[in-house]
Order: sequence, then C-alpha cells, then structure tokens
Amino acid sequence: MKIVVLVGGVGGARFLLGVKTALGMPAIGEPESPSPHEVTALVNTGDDVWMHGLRICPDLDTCMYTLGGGIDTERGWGHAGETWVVKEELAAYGAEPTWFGLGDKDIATHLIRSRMLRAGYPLSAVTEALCDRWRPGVRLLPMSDDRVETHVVIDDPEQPEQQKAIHFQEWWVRYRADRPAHSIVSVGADEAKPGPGVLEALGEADLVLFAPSNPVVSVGTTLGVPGVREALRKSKAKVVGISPIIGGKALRGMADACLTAIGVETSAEAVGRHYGARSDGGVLDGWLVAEEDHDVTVPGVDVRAVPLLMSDVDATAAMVRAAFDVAGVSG
Ligand code: GDP
Ligand code: FO1
Ligand code: CA
Repeated sequence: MKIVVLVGGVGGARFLLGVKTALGMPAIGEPESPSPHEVTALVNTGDDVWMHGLRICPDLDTCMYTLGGGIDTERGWGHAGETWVVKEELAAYGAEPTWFGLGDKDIATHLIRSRMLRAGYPLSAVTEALCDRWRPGVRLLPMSDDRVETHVVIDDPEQPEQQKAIHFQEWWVRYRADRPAHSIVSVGADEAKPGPGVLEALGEADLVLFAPSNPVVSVGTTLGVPGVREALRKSKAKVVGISPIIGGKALRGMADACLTAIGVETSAEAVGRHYGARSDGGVLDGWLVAEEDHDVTVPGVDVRAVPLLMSDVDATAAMVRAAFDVAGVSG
C-alpha cells in the first residue's frame, strides 16, 4: 500500500512512528527486509528560516531525527544528548537572534544543508542526502523546493497603531504566540511549486492521511502550495484527517493561537469543517476525533470517535488502523 501523510514537526513525526508500526515496519529506522508498503511524508517547510547564515528546517529535521532515532524526545526537537557551546559563544558576541537555540550537533545538519543549498542543490536533494545518514524508513519530501515562509502580522511593539510582519519562528519561539496575530501569511506560496515527487505521490496514493499536525501552519501551509489541494481533490485515494484538537484544546502547543488568527474556533468540529468534505469542495473523506468529541459532525465527511492520544507508539498505531478502517483499506 502507498500512503501519503501530510505532516508538520512534533505531532507529524510522532504520527509517522504510528503509521510505520501499523504497517509492520519498525517505528525507528528502516525495515530489515523490504516492506510491501511505502510511506511518503509531505513535510511543511513554512517554518524554515535563515539564522546565523544557516538554513534551519525544523519540521523536516524533527521528522528526520525522530524516525532516525536521534531526537530529544523531551523537547521534541533537536538532538538527544545535545550540547550548546556554539550557542553560548554566539550569545557572548551578542549575535542575534539569541532567543533561538541551535545545538552543536544540530548545527552540523544545518552546515551541510546550507552548503548544499548554496552549491545549488534543491532542498529535496539536500533532504535525501541527510536522510542517507538518518534512514527514517519513510520518504521525507519537502512540500516545495521553493522558499515559502510563514510570517505573522502583529502590532508593532515599537510603533503604536502600526502592524508588522515577523517570521513565524519569532512569533512562536520568542513570543510563545502570545502576541495576537492579525493574520498569518505564507510568503512566496503564490509562486511556489510542489516539490519533486509531491504531486506524483498524491496521484499514486492508496490512502492519504493528515497527521494531527497544526491545521494552519503545518498542514494548512502544505495545502496552500499551488497544485497540492487540487491533486488531493482528484486523488483516487481516500483522505482521512486526524484531529489535533481534543475537547476544545490543542495538545502540547499553541495551535489555538493560529486557529484564532484565521477565524476558526479551536474545536475538532471547526477544524474538520475548515478542511471540509471532498464532496463539497474540501479535502477530507474521513475525520477522526477523540472520544469526548463523539458528537462532532462535518457535512459529507465520515466522522469517527476513537482514542486520539499519541501516548506511545502502539496507541498511535491504533489511531492509524482506525484511519485505515474509515478509508476501507487494510494495512
Ligand atoms: P510542530 O510543527 O512541531 O508544531 O508539530 P505539528 O504541526 O506536526 O503538530 C502539532 C500539533 O500536534 C498540535 O496542534 C497538537 O494539538 C497536536 N498533537 C500533539 N500531540 C498530540 C496527540 O497526542 N494527539 C493528537 N490528536 N494531537 C496531538
Ligand atoms: N523551539 C523552541 O521553542 N526554542 C528553540 O530555541 C528552538 C530551536 C530550534 C532549533 C532547530 C529546530 O529544528 C527547531 C527548534 N525549535 C525551537 C522548534 C521549532 O522551531 C518550533 O517548535 C517549530 O518550528 C514549530 O513547529
Ligand atoms: Ca512546524
């Protein structure tokens, strides 16, 4: 079976561990013998940013490190056993930004990526090269090789009554999303093309899943790359989403601030309706919600209530199998 999963960072990576497990693959690394199944993750790159001359791709790296067994599981991003010597040295120089932490081991990834990008390799080729080391066992495809960056419009703290756009990372990491967002903009999306293999993967998929990733700045950004939504809408595969919102709350994070910015309530029902039914101009056939959200309805979408906490890999695999059920496929 060919499965395509739209993912962001932490939520997406944890979900992919469950997808692999549900398909009988090892959660971490590659299967020892070839699997009859193929998992392709379409990864959000809207969080990507240049810092200190390095290109950082948080969602790609979170997926790569998690599936390759190198993630710091507590933080959810960066390397396990990380050290911070370079960060301290940069701070001693007063080099901005000081609010973003690049670990020493992580920096090696960014050095290789930045060097390859400057040499003219597209991000998809760079990602493939990095994955040669990490062997995530799924194909990690950047949603686009073009520069698409999420920016957030907030009140300018320095100029009363003025607004300014800041990079998503500054809003998320520096301000912890507590500055009200007037809007969230995907800069460069209009001219971006889907990355190599993205449309082909959607065209050949037997099943498409939306991880319980941020519906605005993870899945939403990928859906905003011209051509992706259309490819999903005409895919022969069923499209099943998993709600990141349980009982009106985002788990571990500030997704509610993103939903508020685009005028969508923080509820499993509102997010399901925001994605909408494929039969009605939207992108979903099925929508998994948590048991406490069992009364959710989304017109034209098969809504099922199942346990949605990714507390461990087996619980996540059970969620994935519930998605197989809704789609009428077997893993
Ligand atoms: P990020 O890029 O690191 O922010 O991660 P993602 O966009 O991939 O995922 C973030 C989303 O995952 C948040 O909106 C959370 O609500 C959701 N999430 C985290 N843990 C869980 C979980 O155990 N179950 C569900 N259903 N959603 C979760
Ligand atoms: N998140 C933080 O909260 N603080 C950081 O200093 C930070 C550094 C960082 C470095 C590399 C990387 O790949 C991710 C990093 N993250 C950090 C996580 C990340 O920026 C955000 O959580 C996501 O972009 C939202 O998905
Ligand atoms: Ca992200």
